[in-house]
Formats: sequence, structure tokens, C-alpha cells
Amino acid sequence: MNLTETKAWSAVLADAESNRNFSLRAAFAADPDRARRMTIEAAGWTLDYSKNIVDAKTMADLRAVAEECGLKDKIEAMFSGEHINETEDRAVLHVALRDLSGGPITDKATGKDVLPEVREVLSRMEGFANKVRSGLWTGFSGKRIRNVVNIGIGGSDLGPCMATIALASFSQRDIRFAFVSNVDATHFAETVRDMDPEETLFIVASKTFTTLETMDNANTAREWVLKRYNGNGAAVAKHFVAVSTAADEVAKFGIDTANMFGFWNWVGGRYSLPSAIGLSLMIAIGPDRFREMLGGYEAMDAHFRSAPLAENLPVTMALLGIYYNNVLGAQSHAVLPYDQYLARFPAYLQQLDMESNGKSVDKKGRRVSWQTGPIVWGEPGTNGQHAFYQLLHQGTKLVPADFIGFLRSHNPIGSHHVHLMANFFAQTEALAFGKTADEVRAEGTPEALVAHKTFEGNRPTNTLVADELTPASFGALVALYEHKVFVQGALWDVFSFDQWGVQLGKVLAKKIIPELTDGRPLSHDSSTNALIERFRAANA
Ligand code: G6Q
Repeated sequence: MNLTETKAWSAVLADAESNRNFSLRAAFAADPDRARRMTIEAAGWTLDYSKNIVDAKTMADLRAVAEECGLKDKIEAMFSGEHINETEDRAVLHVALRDLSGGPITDKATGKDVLPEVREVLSRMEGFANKVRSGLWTGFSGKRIRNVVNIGIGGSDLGPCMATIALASFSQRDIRFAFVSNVDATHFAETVRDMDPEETLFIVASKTFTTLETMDNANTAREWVLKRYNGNGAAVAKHFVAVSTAADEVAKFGIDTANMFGFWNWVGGRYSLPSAIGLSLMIAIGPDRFREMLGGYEAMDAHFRSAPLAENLPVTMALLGIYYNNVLGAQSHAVLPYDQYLARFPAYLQQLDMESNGKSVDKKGRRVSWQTGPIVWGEPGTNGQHAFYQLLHQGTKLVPADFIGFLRSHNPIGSHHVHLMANFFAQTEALAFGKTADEVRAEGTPEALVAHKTFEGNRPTNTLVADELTPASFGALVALYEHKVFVQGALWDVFSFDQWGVQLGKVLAKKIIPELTDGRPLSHDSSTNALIERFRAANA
């Protein structure tokens, strides 16, 4: 059942109708307790959702929609290993990757408890990470590893890249961490420019080990290393390890499968950070911190699974998003972290959310008549303020936004953190309450400027706060968004764990590759033909 088929959906639509003139100023004035009532906590995070343009009745009706859609059962189906990724016939068990204490968790198809293997890989990763960190693992010529370069793309890049930046204050600083993803050789060339191959360890991260971009970059990296060792292939084993599910392909590349860290087909790429895909992160922050991160994930998982809908953080954020997306017509959702360490978090969420819920057919394959996933975007505060916030405050678009901040800074220098957080608090206040024309006039503003200086307010925001950015709070934050995406996909009745939409372009590119390098006749449309001809001419 999708959200529009529920009985409660008409109540939600009626709420929106009767709340057409909803005013956050009026709502806060009428209820001094609003902020307290609309604040919930879990796994070290506080969500204040009081600055959303909803009242208690709308929230209750949205929760009723979730109940009717069978959300609780769907959550249980995921946690209990059912094959909810039906189009790929797979279980969806990323929650097993961070189940440090419980279990068993059974993949329903195989009847096998997946946790023993999860724990075995985790401990092999720990052994390896410790060797690299301590200098026990060296390059082929005996030099200490100073650079760790993860080669991967999509889910095999965005998670570890984002997380290594996010947790940089916990990382071992005498090793440099870099991420090469783009098939554009510039990415590889510029990344390794100042690196010594003898001091560089490549982690080739690819679930399938056949991805074009990753294999191109891995092959180029192998040539770069071998050039230093005069073509001695024995060097590969010391400078390359793999994270993959495909042992044969890994061996073919020349990597010793003893240095391969596996994961499983029930881990989706964009959900794979807490698997072996996080190896680069584990080398950066160390196994203990990595486990703390898994603990943060696990705490949010437990909250998501057991908390009543009204107190459930991921569910609440998901329902608010649905209200804006499906009722009020918002097309996008902004994520605005007020912490430089989370600079890549919006990019990470773009994949998590848009690849999961950017679908236009329901689970039965019928074209949806309701909106599905929003466009997710954002930049760290305060940079965004000096760029696109103009549109947030005075534009014609409804852009719900999540403001994410920390009470304490890892870099408590001068007044920076006070200035940062003052802006953090000021922005949601300004967006919610605006500034009326009368208030503008009262400042003596000439009448011709009043309209320009007026802020209508009622621009909805969530505020998410934790004490400090730690591995645990970070893990909980990622899990929060994973589960938010899950809830939305469940109510939109789409398959959130496949990504067929990325296939067509890949297949066409494979066809075009030889066409760019030989003179074979072209049979595309006139636009594509002409563009290919131009490339041929320029490279003749
Ligand atoms: C994520 C997607 C996708 C995938 C990449 C890399 O959910 O499946 O982004 O992670 O295409 O795939 P490989 O790990 O197989 O190279």
C-alpha cells in the first residue's frame, strides 16, 4: 500500500487545507511549550522539529499513514533478513554490519546467520589496519606507508571519503588519505602527483571488481607502482589490497586474496561504509574508533527499530519530508551541516537518498501518481549563507532544510565556534519567523525598499544537535539518514535498494568506447553522431 491509498492520507490533505495560513509566529505564541513538545532525542542526537509548518494533528495523521502502510512490519522485515530488495532478490542487512552485541541475524534465503562472517572480516580488517598504522606493513622496498589511496566510485567511494574527512580529528596524521573515483585521469594524476609509489598503499574498493572507472584507475595505479619497481610484479601484493565480493577478479588483478576483505550481496553500495568498504577509514582512525562508530550506528538502529513512531527520529524526519514533498510541493531538501568536518556529508546523502528513492514506478511496476524522492543538496554553513541562502529566505521555492550542528568544537580557537553557532541558531530563527513589513518600516526604511527587506518567514527547518562530532555521534547520524530514506521509500512504495536507473548510460558508454577510437560507421541520433565526429576530429 502506498501513502495515497491510506485512509489517513485524506486527513493529511485536509490538514494542509485548513492550515493554509499556518504561521510559525502564531504557533509559537499560542503554545509556549511547542519547542519542548517537538523535540526528541536518540543516540546522542537531539532533533528539534518545532520550526516546521506542522501542528500536532498533522504529525499524528502522518503517523497514521505510516501505520496503515505497515511501516512497523516493514522495518521488522529488513532487520530480520527478508529479501526486501526484490528486484535483485537480496536481503538488506547493512544493520548486521554494526550489530556488535546481538544476533543471530539470518539471511532468509540461505538460512545462515550472517554475523560470524561479519565479525571475522572486521577482525581481519583490524589486524591489517593496525599493521599499516604501526608501520609493520611496509611497501615492497621496506618504506613505511605514508599514503593510503582508496580507489572506488559511488558507494565504494562516497562513504569512506566523506567519513575520513568527518573524523579527521581522530585520524593518524602521519598517513595521508586520498580518494580517487572519477574515470577522468586528472583525478588520479593530481592525487598521486606528490606521492612516492614506494610509500603508497592502494585499496581497490569494488564490490563487483568490474566497474569501469575503478578498474581503469586501479590499472593505472598498478602501472604507476610497477614503473617505480622496474616492472617487478611482486610489488603489487605489498601496494594493493582489495575490498570486494569477487575473489576471482581480485586474483586476476594480481592482488593476493589473503589481502582481500570481503562483504556480501546483502550490503548495498551506498550502505556499505560500515563494511570492509570502510577500510581506509579504519586505517585513518584506528579499530577502536571504528568500533565506536559502529556503536553509534547500532544505537540509532536500536532506536529506529523499537521507539514508538511519535518519538522516532528517523520516522519523524521522514514524515516531515513527505509532508513537504507530497503535500506542499517541495522539490528539494537542503542539508546544511554547520561543521567543516561534514563538508562532504551532503554529497554522501545525495547518493543515499536520490539513488534509493529516485524511482517512478511502485513495487508492482506501475507508474506512480505521487511524488517520490526529493533533490538533496547542501553545503556546510556558513559558506552557504553567503551563496544560496538568499533563495532560502526570500525565493519562491519551498526548501525544507536540516541544520546540523555540534555544541563543542574540535578546534576551539578564539571566538570561531561562538560565531559559527550564533549563525546556526540565527538562521533557523530568521527562516521561521522572518521580518514583517511593519517591522521593516519601524526601522525607518523608505517605503520603496520595504518589500525588498521583508522576510515572510514560515520557511521550515529541522535542527539536529549533538554534543560533539565523535565516531559514535557520526555513526548515529549516518544511520539516522539511512533509516529516514527507508521510511520514505516504504511509504512511497518504491524499491529503495536497487538502482536500475544507472544502467542505461553505462551500457551506451560501452558501445561508444570503440566508436571514439576507430572509424566505424555511427548509428546514433544526429546529435550524438555529430558530437562523436567532433571528438574523433579533435583526436585524429
Ligand atoms: C550504490 C551503487 C553504486 C556502486 C558503484 C560501485 O549503491 O550500487 O554506487 O557502489 O557503482 O560499484 P562497485 O563497488 O561494484 O565498483
